[in-house]
Amino acid sequence: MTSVPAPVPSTSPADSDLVRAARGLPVSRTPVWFMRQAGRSLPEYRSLRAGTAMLEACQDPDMVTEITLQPVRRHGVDAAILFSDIVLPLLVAGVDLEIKAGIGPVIADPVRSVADVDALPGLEPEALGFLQTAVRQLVAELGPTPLIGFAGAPFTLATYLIEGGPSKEHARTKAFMYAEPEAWSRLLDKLAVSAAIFLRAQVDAGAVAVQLFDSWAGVLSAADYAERVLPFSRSVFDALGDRDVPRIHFGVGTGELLPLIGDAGADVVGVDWRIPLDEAARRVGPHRSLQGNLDPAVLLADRATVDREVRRVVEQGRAARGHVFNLGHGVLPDTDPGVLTHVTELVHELTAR
Ligand code: 1CP
Repeated sequence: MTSVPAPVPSTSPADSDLVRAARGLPVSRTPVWFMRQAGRSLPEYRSLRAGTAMLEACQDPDMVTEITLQPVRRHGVDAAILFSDIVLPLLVAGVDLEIKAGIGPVIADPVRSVADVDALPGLEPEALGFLQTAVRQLVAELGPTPLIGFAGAPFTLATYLIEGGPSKEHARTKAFMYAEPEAWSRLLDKLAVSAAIFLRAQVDAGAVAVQLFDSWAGVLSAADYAERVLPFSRSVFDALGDRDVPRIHFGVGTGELLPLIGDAGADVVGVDWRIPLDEAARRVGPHRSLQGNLDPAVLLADRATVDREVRRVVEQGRAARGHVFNLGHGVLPDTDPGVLTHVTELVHELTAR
């Protein structure tokens, strides 16, 4: 058997190790990035953000550009993720909401009735000029490093709209889903349309991969997910049309949903820390790559533990068609940024071809 020659590191974002791993192609080394890499763990982020509200910062192209670049410069990660938030499209469409420090998104008038669903404003693509300016600036600054665009999946956005803010059980959301199936479908359809507009704006301005965050889908049974959620997430991916960008689909606590999460149209399934990647690869099958799945809490432990767990994730990731190294969820705010740099270097060292 002849072995496939390892590619030399690419100079084009569309042919980067991130994009290649997402497609199951040979890579020069396993690509690494961290969910929430731009943000509170970085002192340079905290000083830049001081005095500016989160959603204001997200609408300032220069601030978005600088904050997105900070972790790339500091850690040498293999991808940038646009600094924004999943609720930004709602705000731009006209929903009254804010992101409260230490809490998260808070909606002034939660969606609690069929009339509320029908009154929800739609997103106009023309309102996203600031976002496209930021993406174009970033692509120019990033050179060969790929930019990942993202959106919140319809279900996870519905949880914020219905609960009015962060929630543990998402009980109101599920109750609405069962009690008002038609309004539920209309709500998720609206959210799918706005997520698609948000993603297309980023891809058309130069993002070369996208991630759909369905962070809270793990609270659903597989049957409910398949029937009442998956079709709308699939329609977000479908709406990318012939835009040739790999699609990453992520949720927390989705062990039982992994095959379905893949079926919604993903090239890469994001896995949290609850399931080892070799088991995730069995569940997802040979036609999709995996992203993950170091427990973010491990980064708060001693260096020997960090190294042991990174090695384990890298080894188990070899079972997947392609592996994008990441955490199982976002970077915790009190993570030492030096540990993130160390993890990036260690993964590169362990996987250099
Ligand atoms: O003041 C601050 O610094 C606020 C903290 C913060 C940050 C840095 C929030 C509030 N959002 C963000 C940026 C953000 N949000 C990014 C930036 C890019 C990066 O990853 O570096 C991304 C991708 C998101 C996406 C996001 N927002 C998700 C999906 C990812 C996930 O963590 O599951 C979710 C669920 C949100 C909602 C949200 N926004 C902010 C918070 C604290 C939350 C979660 C609240 C909750 O627990 O329900």
